[in-house]
Amino acid sequence: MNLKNDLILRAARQEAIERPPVWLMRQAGRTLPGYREIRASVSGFKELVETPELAATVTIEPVDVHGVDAAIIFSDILVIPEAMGLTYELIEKKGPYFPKTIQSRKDVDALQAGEKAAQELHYVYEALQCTKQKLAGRVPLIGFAGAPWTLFSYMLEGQGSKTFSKAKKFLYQEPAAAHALMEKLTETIIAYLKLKIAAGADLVQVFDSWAGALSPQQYRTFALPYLKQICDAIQEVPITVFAKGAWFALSELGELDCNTLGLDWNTSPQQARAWIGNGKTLQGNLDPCQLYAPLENIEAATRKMLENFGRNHIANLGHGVYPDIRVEAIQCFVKTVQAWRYD
Ligand code: 1CP
Repeated sequence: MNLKNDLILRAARQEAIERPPVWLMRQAGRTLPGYREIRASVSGFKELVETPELAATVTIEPVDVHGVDAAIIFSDILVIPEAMGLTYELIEKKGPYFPKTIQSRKDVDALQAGEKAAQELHYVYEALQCTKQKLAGRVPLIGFAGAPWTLFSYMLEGQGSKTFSKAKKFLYQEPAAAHALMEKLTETIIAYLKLKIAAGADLVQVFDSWAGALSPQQYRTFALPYLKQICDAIQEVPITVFAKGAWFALSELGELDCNTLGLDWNTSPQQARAWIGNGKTLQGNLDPCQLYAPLENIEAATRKMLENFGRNHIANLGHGVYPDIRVEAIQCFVKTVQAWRYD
């Protein structure tokens, strides 16, 4: 089906466009009244993720309410560890929790991986197909996966962490087992992204949300080679890598075969350009907390951000939108980007 708005795809391919496209990480979620209503009507987060019709409805809500230039499929990065053999729970007000975690090489060897694991996530592919149908070409649909290191950290920690000390301990004490797990994750992520693309994803993003927990040396050893394998394998659609906190690895990230690099708010676009050159599109990077400010300040900060990025930019926040951000603040951000014109 032809897309009516393909701005984000053209931006990712560095084509000349009249203004940057805009979407927000975590745009489908608690900031929206429709999401809260549907969420309250189901048994829990997982039911929402695993019911294609409902997942499609919440995926499309930000396109209707905010008029963003892309939809991102409603799901979670934690479906991959689950397909590999570690089920997760989502504990209200606390976040994800894995009752069973990886403790040893034996646990790594017991995991399912690759095509076989990815095939289990049929509800995700059905949600993509259903969303594509309902979107009827209004905007492109983004598919996503967690990066190997970020998924590894949940599989070792069992939950979010401030220090990631259990996951990092495994890297230092059991490097061979750690590489074996990264390899299994990488194979599964590649198979999963390919199935998402076959089901209709127009662009894919890899979230390395906890990249900033690693030293440059560890990132080089345990994260970058696997990101490279993923980028090399995905050639069908544009791919974005968002490595939060990985400013120290930007020049190496710039060598990946990806179209777009996501920036968090700690890195200035000028600094990123100095490190990676002009060969890639950049995505980001307004501080999510900026959206707590009065509307006129949000507008001014957004315009400043657009000016700093210049061309080859996909406007977004520097990380996910917080659940208590007002709808009007998000709309102010979106409308300011959409009113912008390149010289
Ligand atoms: O309804 C609820 O209370 C659940 C909250 C929630 C939501 C709305 C979770 C649990 N996941 C999601 C959806 C989600 N997760 C999306 C939807 C699409 C969209 O962006 O609109 C996406 C892309 C994700 C990806 C995700 N999950 C990431 C990577 C992005 C990021 O924010 O860095 C991570 C780290 C997760 C883990 C996770 N799942 C849920 C929570 C609260 C978390 C973070 C927990 C932590 O801090 O460790």
